[in-house]
Amino acid sequence: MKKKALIFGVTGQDGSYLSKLLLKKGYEVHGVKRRSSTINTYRIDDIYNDPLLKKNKFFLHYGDVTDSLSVNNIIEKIRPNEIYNLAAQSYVAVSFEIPEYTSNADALGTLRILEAITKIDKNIKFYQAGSSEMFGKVNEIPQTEKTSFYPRSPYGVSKLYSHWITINYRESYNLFACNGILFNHESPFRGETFVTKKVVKGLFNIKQKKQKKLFVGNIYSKRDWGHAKDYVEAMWKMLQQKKPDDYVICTGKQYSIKYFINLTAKKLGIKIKWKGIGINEKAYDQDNKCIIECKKKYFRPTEVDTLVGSYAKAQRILKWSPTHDINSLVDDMIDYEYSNLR
Ligand code: NDP
Ligand code: GDR
Repeated sequence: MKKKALIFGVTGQDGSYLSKLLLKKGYEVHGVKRRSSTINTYRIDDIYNDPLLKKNKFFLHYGDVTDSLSVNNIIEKIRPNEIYNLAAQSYVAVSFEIPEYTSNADALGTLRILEAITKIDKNIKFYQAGSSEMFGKVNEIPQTEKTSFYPRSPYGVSKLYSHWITINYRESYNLFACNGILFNHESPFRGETFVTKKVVKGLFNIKQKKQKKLFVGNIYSKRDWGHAKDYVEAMWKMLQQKKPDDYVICTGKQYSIKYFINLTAKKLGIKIKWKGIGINEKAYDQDNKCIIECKKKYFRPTEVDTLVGSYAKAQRILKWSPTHDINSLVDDMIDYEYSNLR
């Protein structure tokens, strides 16, 4: 019989890639989307427009992980084999502005789904979208499944609650529940406020003379960036194992934001030169025009300075390893901007 998957957070970057992956694997896919006054399905519109992908296999339901009734009703109605909890207020900087809502969605949202599973059907497998932000002020380099946590934002703290409540329900009720501890992963469909998309789109627009300047924050933090396409494959693999477990998913390589900016500029054929220090550091183009500035408002009250993981366990058990590096990631993101232009 066809397997059924239920994805909370289907309209997000990962939700869209995961939907396509599962549809290609023959699943019936159900997604939960929030009611919104504007259309928020642009990332999954191509599923609707592709009759082969959509045909009787892709369904959307209104719901919200802050609303127990909708969580329970949808799970009861669909009775999926697998649930992927990707729903979150996922922007770290915003979690400092709306910490209570962030905790409600990112921490208690997970509890609501787990509780529904225990009441409705304990055989439903569960994937929780954990984050390298839980490592925060890192205690070890590289970070592994055994590294202790030190979150640095309401977002990181909420994800840590979700991590432990998932383990607790696994141990208490014998659920097949897995935590992915995913490092930053990007794609052409990354939200526009995250630094990679902001840089690629911003520099692309500057090149097209549609934008004069790009404003960023701390360009010296370092991230381990992968491609979302690779990472959703790892989520699925976790739920196909004999035993539930937790896995770090990353590339094992880290780069600074400044490196990412320089690489993107080079690929776009923009020559840049940095001048000044600290908040006054600015980038100038070949005509000595300032095109990038740092702005205080993009700095966070507490920063995660450096993240780099080891995917040795995922490679050993899931037979997973990344197929993209930073070069192919940036190429993919730039190609998308060109295709939009066309
Ligand atoms: P996005 O921000 O692109 O997507 C988040 C999704 O969650 C959207 O569909 C959003 O809906 C939905 N959502 C937000 N709040 C609620 C709510 N209260 N109820 C139901 N749905 C809600 O994130 P990504 O796709 O990048 O990430 C997916 C998950 O993985 C998130 O949980 C994120 O925290 C986590 N993660 C992401 C990493 C990354 O680098 N991308 C790394 C590690 C973890 P809407 O479209 O309406 O806003
Ligand atoms: P992050 O991603 O916080 O790691 O969380 P983001 O792209 O927002 O920031 C990465 C680093 O870049 C620095 N930075 C800027 N960030 C943004 N957004 N905008 C800027 O202008 C800017 N300038 C510099 C940040 O300070 C930070 O150090 C992402 C999210 O997807 C989380 O949901 C996920 O859990 C983690 O990745 C792993």
